[in-house]
Order: sequence, then structure tokens, then C-alpha cells
Amino acid sequence: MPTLKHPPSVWTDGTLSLLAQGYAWLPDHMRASADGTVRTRLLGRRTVALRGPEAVAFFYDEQHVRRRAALPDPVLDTLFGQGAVHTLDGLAHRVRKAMFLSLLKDEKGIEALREHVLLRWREAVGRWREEPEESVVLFDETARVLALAVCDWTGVPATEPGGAQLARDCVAMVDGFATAGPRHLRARHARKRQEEALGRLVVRVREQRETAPDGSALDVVARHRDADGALLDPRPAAVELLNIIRPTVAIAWFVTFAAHALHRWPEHRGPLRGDVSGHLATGFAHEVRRFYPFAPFVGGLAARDLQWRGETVPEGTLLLLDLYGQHHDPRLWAHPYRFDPHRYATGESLRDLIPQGGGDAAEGHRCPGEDITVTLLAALVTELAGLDVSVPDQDLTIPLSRMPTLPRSGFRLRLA
Ligand code: HEM
Ligand code: MYR
Repeated sequence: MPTLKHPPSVWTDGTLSLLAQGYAWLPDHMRASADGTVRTRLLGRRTVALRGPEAVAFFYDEQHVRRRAALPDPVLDTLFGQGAVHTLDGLAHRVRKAMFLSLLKDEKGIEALREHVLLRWREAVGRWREEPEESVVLFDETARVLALAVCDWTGVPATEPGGAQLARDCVAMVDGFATAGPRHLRARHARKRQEEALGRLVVRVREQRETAPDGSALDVVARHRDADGALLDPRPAAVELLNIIRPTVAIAWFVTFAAHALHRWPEHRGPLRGDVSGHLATGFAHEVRRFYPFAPFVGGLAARDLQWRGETVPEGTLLLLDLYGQHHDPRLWAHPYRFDPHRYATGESLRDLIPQGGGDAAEGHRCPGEDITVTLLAALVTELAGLDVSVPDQDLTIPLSRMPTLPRSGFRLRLA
């Protein structure tokens, strides 16, 4: 047995501190650590947290990290779903991931989704104009816009007018994954309801009692065959459909942060209005994804005994890659607390921008929805910058102790 510089027997469990401190937990530990590596326990499991470009390459080496059994049930039963692509390794992962990539990396498909979103957004703004004296909560409105648009795009019929239930359920699944209270129960119920409904839909499509547009996500998931040649059972098929629908709705978090940024730094509004090329809107979208806290870290298990900077990390250790902390590390970002959409002009900074994971989406677990996220976020940043709005008095603080977090008010605005 190799000797450990830091024997795990003395590592204390950090789960309660993580739940209490949220986004501040890992960066606080990182600051206090002499070598930029954090050793702790989560849910009793020995845990090592890493940060920086070298750590990204280390973590995304498939020989180093496996995902099977890495995510705890409370995260799977709310956020990602049991049996999700997030939990697969090797060939099983490669084959399932190819399905996502074919749907989510297709330029024409992304453009079609952008058009659905803009249509639904303009419908919503039209409704706001009917009652101009009323203010609206941007987060709730955007979640509904995105839910309706992603239903149009995936071929999944919205179960009720306005997409309100689906939007609420997707938001609940994300909102409740990292807490032990009532938000967590709401997330479990939301997932159960949506998995059951989408599972039944997949069965109806296969029995040809419902049509799925050719090439739509509903069609592709219903017909997908895994590495063993078998169709997905209805429940895992529903899980994967939700792994397209839910995160699209979750872009509402970034849109709300973008509105916060436009309010706090209004000097970007004018240039965004004149941004014919769309380059500034894209830079703004990237800077929102860097600056604001959303995914705190990603995790996997050491696939075998590993060597990290001269230290043995035993097989089975939970490895965390610190996403949020990396985005505010002054060694990687000049003035990390300055909101600067121009930092991506050369494209070089994109290398260290990992709000949706690192490495290569086709080879590893990096998010396949990143192009969609940037495209939709940039489109809605442009729409927001073009609107004349007033922002009534409200609580716009973004508590780092809450995970996931948001401006407390959800960002209330009124058309001016
Ligand atoms: C994976 C974040 C949007 C689909 C991930 C991962 C993160 C992430 C952190 C895990 C990476 C890893 O484990 O190494 C986000 C954030 C989003 C977003 C913050 C903003 C809303 C999307 C969108 C889609 C999507 C729009 C689909 C339309 C997925 C899927 C995976 C994934 C299917 C699993 C990939 C795999 O395990 O191979 N995302 N994502 N995400 N994301 Fe996203
Ligand atoms: C989505 O709905 O998929 C988009 C929002 C994702 C937030 C990502 C949170 C990552 C949580 C990782 C937990 C790792 C625990 C070991």
C-alpha cells in the first residue's frame, strides 16, 4: 500500500459545510490549502478536489476517472436521472453520447431552436406590452419561453397551455439537487411526474399512436439503440429526453444573470444594440458563464490508483474539478472580478472557460449542449439589450450560500 502524504483517516466530512456554504465552500478550502488541492470527505467518501488547466487534463483523461457510481442518488433522483448518460463509461458512454451529439451539435438544428426561442420570447414580450404597468419576473418568464420552445423543437407536446408545469418541473429538478429540505422533495416529485409522462409518450410513439417529427429528439431517442443493440426502456428514454429539455430550460439561470449584468454595467447596452456581427453578444454570453455561479464542480471516481503531483490518489476516491473557482482564479484571468465581455476576442481565454465541463465533448463527458447554451444566451442578451425597461426596487443579491443561486427576486422588470 503506497504511503499517503495526507492520510484519509483524519479527513473530516465536508458535506454539511458544502450544503451550508454553497459556492464558497470549495474556493475557501482552495485558498486555505498550501498546494491547491483539497482533501476532504463527501457523504463519507474520501474526496480530492483539483483546479487549473493541468487538473482539467488530468480529470478528463478517461483512463483516470470513471462515472459509474460517482453521482450520489440524491443528485440522480433530482437533476440527471438514474441511468443517465452522465453515469456511463467506455463504449456504453460513447454510443449514448453520439445520440446527444447528433441532436445537439447540428448547426441547422441549433438555428431552428434559436428561431423557436425568439418566437416564444416575442410572444411573451407582446403579453407584457398588454399590461405595461405590471412588472414581470424575468427568470419565470424565460423558463416558460424556453420550455415552450424546446417542446416545439423536440417534438414533445406541451402538456398544458403556456408550458408552465414543464417549466416549473425543470426548474425544480435543478433547484433541488443540492439541498436536503423541501426543495429537494419538490425536485424528486417533479422528476417522477415528468419521467412518467415522457415514458408513456415514448411508448405511444413506438406503438405509432403518436407521431414524432422525423429527426426530432423525440424520434431519435425513441429509436436509439444502445451499445448492446437494444432500444432504451421507456424510463431511461424519458431520462435522456429530460436531459435535453431540462438543461435547455436551465439556460433561464444564465439569462437572469445576463439581465443582472446589463443592469449593473449598463454601458454594454449601447454597443450590444449596434452589434451587427453578434460577436459582442457571444462574448457577453461567455462572460456571464464565467462570472456568475452555476455549476460549482464536476465529479468522478478515481478509476485506479492515480498519481497527482507526486501524491497517490487511491482508486475509488471522489475527484472533484473546481469549475466555479477556476473562473475566478487570478492566475488564469486578469482582474477576475471585472465583468469584461471583450476578454474572448482572441479565443484564447476559451481554453480555460469550463462552466459546462472541460476536455472534448465527443471524447468525454463535457456538456454537448454548450453551443446551444451560447447561441440561445447570446440571442436573448441581444433581445434584452434592445428592450427599454425599468428595474423596480428589489433584492438583487446573489447568495453564494444557496446552490444553485439566482438574484433573490428572480429579476423583476417592467417595460418602459
Ligand atoms: C453535461 C452544465 C446546458 C445537456 C453537463 C455537465 C455540466 C453541464 C457541468 C457535466 C460535465 C461533466 O460531467 O464533465 C451545463 C450548464 C448548462 C448546460 C451550466 C446551462 C444551462 C445544457 C444543454 C443541454 C445539456 C442546453 C442539452 C440541450 C447535457 C448532457 C450532459 C451534460 C446530455 C451529459 C454529457 C455526458 O455525460 O457525456 N452539462 N449544461 N446541457 N449536459 Fe449540460
Ligand atoms: C442541467 O440541468 O443539466 C444544467 C444545470 C447543471 C448544473 C450542474 C451541476 C453539476 C453538479 C455536479 C454534482 C457533482 C457531485 C459529486
